[in-house]
Amino acid sequence: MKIKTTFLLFILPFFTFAQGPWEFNTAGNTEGWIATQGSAGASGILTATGTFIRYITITGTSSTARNPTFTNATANMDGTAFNSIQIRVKNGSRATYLRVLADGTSYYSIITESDIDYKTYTIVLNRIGTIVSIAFEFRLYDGTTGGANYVPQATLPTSVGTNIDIDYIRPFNVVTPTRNVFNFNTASDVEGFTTLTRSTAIQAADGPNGTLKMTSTVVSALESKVALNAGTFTVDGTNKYAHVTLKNSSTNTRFVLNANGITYFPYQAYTISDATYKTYDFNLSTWADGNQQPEFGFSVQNTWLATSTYAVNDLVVFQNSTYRNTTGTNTATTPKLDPTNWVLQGIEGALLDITNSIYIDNIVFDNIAVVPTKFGAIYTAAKNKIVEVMWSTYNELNVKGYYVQRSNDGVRFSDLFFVTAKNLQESRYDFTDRTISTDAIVYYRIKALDNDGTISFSSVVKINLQNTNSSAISLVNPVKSKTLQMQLNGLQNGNYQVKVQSLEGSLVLYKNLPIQNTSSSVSLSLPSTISKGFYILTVTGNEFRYASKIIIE
Ligand SMILES: [Ca+2]
Ligand SMILES: [Ca+2]
Repeated sequence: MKIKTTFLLFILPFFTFAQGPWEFNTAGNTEGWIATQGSAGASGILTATGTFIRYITITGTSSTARNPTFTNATANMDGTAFNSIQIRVKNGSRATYLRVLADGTSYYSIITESDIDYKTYTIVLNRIGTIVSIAFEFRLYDGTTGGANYVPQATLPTSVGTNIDIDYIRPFNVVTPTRNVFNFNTASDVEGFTTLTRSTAIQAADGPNGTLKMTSTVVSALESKVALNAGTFTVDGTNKYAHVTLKNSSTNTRFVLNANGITYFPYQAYTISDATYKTYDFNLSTWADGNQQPEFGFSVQNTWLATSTYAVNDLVVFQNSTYRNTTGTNTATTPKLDPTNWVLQGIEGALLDITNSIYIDNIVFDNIAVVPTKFGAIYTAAKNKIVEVMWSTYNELNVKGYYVQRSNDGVRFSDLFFVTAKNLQESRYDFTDRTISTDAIVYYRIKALDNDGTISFSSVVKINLQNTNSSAISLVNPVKSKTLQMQLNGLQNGNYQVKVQSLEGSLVLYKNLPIQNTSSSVSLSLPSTISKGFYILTVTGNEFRYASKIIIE
């Protein structure tokens, strides 16, 4: 009996030392972890707040104080039961690469620098037996496997005195096979989409579709996010794509996919207040192979442009907020950081829709490039009952051609003209309609016909020929010296909006134009960086609409 008691006391320390997860939820207890910075072991101060541990970077030198490192020399993690280690960290430092040393063997993950949110990184170790010592070393990603030394410097951009906060470190088991398809069809199953920022995501039914119902919850200058738990998704190979089918019933106008510090935009224009579902395709071919941590971000698209000129009282959208210009000046800093010229209207972030939801029906990661022809912008310009219809397309593949269609009611369209497709990556077309006899409201759209008979349509544009007084606006065209000069005659007093867009639809100039005189000369500076070529100018307001193709020389 006495011998057995001695034996139990002897083996007890082994169980005590088999550790993890490390949650850091006790103030003053770093749970065996220490922080150092540098190959010379410059000691750092590690604080346990009661929910996380914090290290504040110190000034480095290339030979000694570099690479902030968190070490647990007696981690004793069970590498057989857990094939991975997971760390939830808010990396406020400028380090971009995380090296994990498991008993001296290196593993890596790219991380987000200067992060304002926590992110969970899962590093697959695939070791057998006890891993005695574990260290996390913050380095720089340089395209090599090992990364480069990260040396916090006091010089700009400053990186000294930034925080690295760790919420937890957990032994983790990556479940195989990995999942690439998410349907959200089973009640209460969010299929791993549990890491959320400024939003909720619950499984919900929407009509016949099981969905991931995502709702922004906080009025904020930052986007709201849903992230897929690490380790449940992987796609390898040369071509990597994501296809997300969703219905955006909110008024949030921006939908992106973030991963590895890169922001991806869908091929398709993101629509708001949708009544039906729509599939958005992302090309993720620049991702590394292996496990990824895709994160969907929802917000309101900025309308502020650093290169645009603005007048007093012009309103812009920046970071889900409305700013008003107070001086007629626009510096290259953001409206938020430029209180001399811009003032916040209302509450910061108030434009983020926290009432209406985004319903994600399914998400598929695969190697299948979906490149149906995508319509870019479609424009019309009219003068004296002659209408010019212009459109651009992307990813033309096996397209036979396009029908220009016209309608008097916006519902029933008939074919006007057929043009053969160029089948290029990017194409532009135009057609001039000289067959209109009355000053009526007319509608146009483009019908694309594929070689296999598939038909798709562009959006519909409406033009009121009564409001296209050809003498209302005269232009200096081509535009010289990057200055747009217009003479306006006979327009009703009021506010008008001037837009210059590329043929691909990107906005290069947006300006409010208050008109108080029946005859006005307007001179607008275009961004100095604007490329030469064709653009579309539109002037709208007071039921008036004018559009013209312009050449910038
Ligand atoms: Ca914690
Ligand atoms: Ca579904």
